[in-house]
Amino acid sequence: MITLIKNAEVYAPKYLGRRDVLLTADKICKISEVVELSGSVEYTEIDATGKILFPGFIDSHVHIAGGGGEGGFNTRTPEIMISDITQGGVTTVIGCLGTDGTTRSMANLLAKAKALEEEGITTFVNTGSYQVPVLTLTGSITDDIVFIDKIIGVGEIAISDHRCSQPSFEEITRIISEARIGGMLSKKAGTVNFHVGDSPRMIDILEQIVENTEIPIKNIIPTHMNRNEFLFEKGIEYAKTGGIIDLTTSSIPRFFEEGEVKCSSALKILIEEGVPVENVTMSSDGQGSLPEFDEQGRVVGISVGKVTSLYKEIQDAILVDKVPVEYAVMTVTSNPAAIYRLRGKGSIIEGFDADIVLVNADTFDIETVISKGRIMVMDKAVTVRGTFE
Ligand code: FWO
Ligand code: ZN
Repeated sequence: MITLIKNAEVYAPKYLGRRDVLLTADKICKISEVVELSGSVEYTEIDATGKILFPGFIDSHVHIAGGGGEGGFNTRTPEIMISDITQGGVTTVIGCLGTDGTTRSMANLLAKAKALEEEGITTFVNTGSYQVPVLTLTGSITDDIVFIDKIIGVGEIAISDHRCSQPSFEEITRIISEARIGGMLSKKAGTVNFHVGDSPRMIDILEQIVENTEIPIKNIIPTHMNRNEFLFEKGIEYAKTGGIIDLTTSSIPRFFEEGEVKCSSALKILIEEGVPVENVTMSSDGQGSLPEFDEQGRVVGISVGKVTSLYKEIQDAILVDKVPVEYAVMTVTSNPAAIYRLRGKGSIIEGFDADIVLVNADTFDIETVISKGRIMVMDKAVTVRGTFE
C-alpha cells in the first residue's frame, strides 16, 4: 500500500507548514515540501489542497467492550463498533472496564481490543475496573502488564465516588507500585487511571501519595477532572505541580447545568492559568454510561458516552474558544502518546505509524481517516487518483 498525500497543511501537532506526506505500508515514509513518485509503482494520491493534516487521534479512555449497568441489567451499554471510533478520527484507543467488573471481564475486554486491531486500528487496554482489589487477567497487576502485550497499566480505579470500593491509602499505594514495576519491567507506562467521582474528597488520597511516598506523580492519571467546578479548580492546582489531568468529553446538557466544565473551555482556562499543556489529555469515556443519580444514589437517568465527542471538543476549542490548534490537538495526540509511552504514535514523524486525519481547513470537519496506512474514512470531497480497496 502506497499513499501520497499532496499539499496538506501539516500539524505534527507542531505546525510544519504545507507538506507532501508519503505513506508506505503502515508507516510514514517521507515528509517534505514536494514528494514525486516515478516509475510504474501503483499508488493512491490524495489531493489535500485546502485540508489540514493531523496525527490520528488517541482516545485513552474507552469502554470498548461496553460498560454501564448502574441501573440494572437493561442499563448495560453496548460494545463499540469500529465505525464509532474511526468516524471521530480516532486511530488508537486504550480500553477499560468501569463500574461493572462482574458481568464484564478482562478476557472480554482483551478479546474486543484484539477484534478492533484486526479491523484496522491500534488498541491497548488497562487491567482492572472500578473495584479494589483489582480485577486482573493473571491474578497479578505486575504479571498482567509484563506478559500481556496490550495491557499497559491499570484503570479505571474509582475513588471519591459512592460506587467506589472505599480503597485505603495503603491499597491505592500498592496498586500504583505494582503497576509501576510492571511498566518498568516491560518498557510500558505502568500508569494507573483513577476515576474521580463527585465527592468533596476529590483527589486528596492521590495528593497524599505523591507527598508521602516515593511514587512519581506521572504514574497517576486522574480522569473526569472537569466533572464539576471544584474538581476542575483542584485539577488546575495539581497539574501546575506537574500532575497529569484527563478531561472527559462525553456529556449531556444536564451535567453542564450542574457545573461540569465543558472540555473546550476547560482547556482555554488551563492555558490561561499557565498549566503546562503537556500535562493535559482529553478522553471520551466512549460507550461508558453517563448515569444520573438522585440524593439516595438511585439511578434516575442514564446515557452512553460517544468517542465522536472527543474531536467535537477539539473542534470547539479551536473554533469557539480560540485555543491555538497545536495546543488543542496535542491533548489527543502527542500528550497521550508520551504519557502512555505509545511508541510510534501521536506525531507526524518519518518512521511513525501512518495514522492520519485530514480535516477541511475552513470547517475543521473530518474528511479522511487513515489508520496504519489503510483508508478507513474517505469523504467524497477528497480527490483521489489511483486505486484503493
Ligand atoms: C462516568 C463509566 C461516571 C461505566 O461517573 O465512569 O459514571 O462503568 O460505564 N462514567 N460508570 C461519567 C461521568 C464522567 C459523566 C464512568 C461508567
Ligand atoms: Zn469513570
